[in-house]
Amino acid sequence: MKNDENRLDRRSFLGGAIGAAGAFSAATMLPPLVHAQPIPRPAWMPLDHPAPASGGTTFKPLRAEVEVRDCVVEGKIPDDLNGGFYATGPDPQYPLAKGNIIFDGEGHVRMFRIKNGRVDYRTRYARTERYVAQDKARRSLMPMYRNPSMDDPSVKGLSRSTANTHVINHKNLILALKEDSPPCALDLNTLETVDPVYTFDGELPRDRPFTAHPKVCSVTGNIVAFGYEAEGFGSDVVAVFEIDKQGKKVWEAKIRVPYVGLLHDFAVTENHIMFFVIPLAIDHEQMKRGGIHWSWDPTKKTYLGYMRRYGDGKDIKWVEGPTRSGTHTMGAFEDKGKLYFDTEITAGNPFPFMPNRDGSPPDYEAATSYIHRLSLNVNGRNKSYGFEKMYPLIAPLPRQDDRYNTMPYRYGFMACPDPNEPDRRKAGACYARVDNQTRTFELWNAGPNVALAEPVFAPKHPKAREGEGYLMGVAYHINENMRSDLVILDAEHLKDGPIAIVKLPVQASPQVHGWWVREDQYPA
Ligand code: V55
Ligand code: FE
Repeated sequence: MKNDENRLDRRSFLGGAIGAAGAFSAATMLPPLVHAQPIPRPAWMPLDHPAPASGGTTFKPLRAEVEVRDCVVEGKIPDDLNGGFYATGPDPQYPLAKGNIIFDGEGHVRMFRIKNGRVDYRTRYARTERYVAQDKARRSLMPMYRNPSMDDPSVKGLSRSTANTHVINHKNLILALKEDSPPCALDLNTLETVDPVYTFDGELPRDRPFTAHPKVCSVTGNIVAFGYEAEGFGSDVVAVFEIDKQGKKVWEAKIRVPYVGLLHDFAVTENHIMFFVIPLAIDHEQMKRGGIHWSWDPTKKTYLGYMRRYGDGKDIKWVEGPTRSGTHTMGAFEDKGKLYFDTEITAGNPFPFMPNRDGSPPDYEAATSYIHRLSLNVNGRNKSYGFEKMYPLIAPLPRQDDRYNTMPYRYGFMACPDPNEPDRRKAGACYARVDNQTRTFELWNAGPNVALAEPVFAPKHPKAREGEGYLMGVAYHINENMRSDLVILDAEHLKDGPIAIVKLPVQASPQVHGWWVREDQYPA
């Protein structure tokens, strides 16, 4: 097919986006997004993928901003659980255009504010520049995931952030993150948007992307972060930097990646930083046809890169490995001259709703994630990187006690289908704690027809032992129109089940990632 025939007429595309029957659409050029599938996909995949009995999704649109004061609580909120559980996720402001993907929905941020045994729940859309412009126009103006050539001319120069991927706290703000843009800053208490393009008071350029997966240094409390495609759309430059607690940039280096791929997460240790480059590669041809930013290119290899922290980046080394994917870090550390990077790994395209470059249909089996330990020697030759499967749990969104982001750690936490049920379509959703020292795990099974969002760990107090605290997460009840609960478990006794259940009267907003803000991190 010649390029011209492929090129999309922008007007007819927008016509298709608002539902004109038979309108020419970019989606006709891309592999179909919905397939019957024999294998259940992870619980966080969108609803337009057929759901297994126990899987469900955490991505069902809600649209309504919600406030519930003094939520109904079953059981008792522990006296030593005070703080806030924040999360964000895509909740499309306007229906997604044909061929667009759920990762482009506008970020809806929520908070469970827990204090003195009471829980207040509040949600707000992040008022990003994109959200505000679209709200004014009363229609979508950026209709395709990370494809600015499809934007309405009126939004030229505005931030394209949806703020829909992750949240962290910094200086009494919640930073709502999307990896193609700077953070969107929200008030910690009210979730009102304070600054839609947060540059840390000019420490970072306004056009500098900021990862959705920064780490908080276990020693200094610095935010360790990076931005990829850092020198313009499609650039192979990655800026790596640290911001201290006061918001000052204390270090920055620039590196180049072997090729431009989705660089979603990374790993930070006491003295090193690692990146894992995967074959979800930038696809300019697909974007010219009106499609999304990425496609899965199975001809590409993976590259595990490592560099020194506080260096100039020139020491970066890349170690080649076979085609596979890894997008979420559980933890990372260095020990006796070796670097360890614990990440979920899939055999193929981890997001079946993203196209495969060879036109093959979505492969749900190849999209199942298992936690692996990647390893490297700091000095000396690495012909390949070490690769070890750690657990038989399907867990695309592993977490840890976040006080251990950059140091040796023992415990990981995750939602996963029950590994004891051989038929994965019947397996109930579980929260799990893994113990990397004994390589064992403990489960709590939430029962049938529940989808569990990614959990977050809250320590009992700032100096609590690793893993001494609470694990909490949102349970969506598939047979109650997704009405949701916040379940709170003792992280050291998951199998005993929830100590408290916070009952929402409605569906919780969609979630990708969440974050715990301790009580001592709030202003007095
Ligand atoms: C992810 C999510 C995104 C995205 C890229 O979890 C990667 C992975 C919600 O948006 O844009
Ligand atoms: Fe993520």
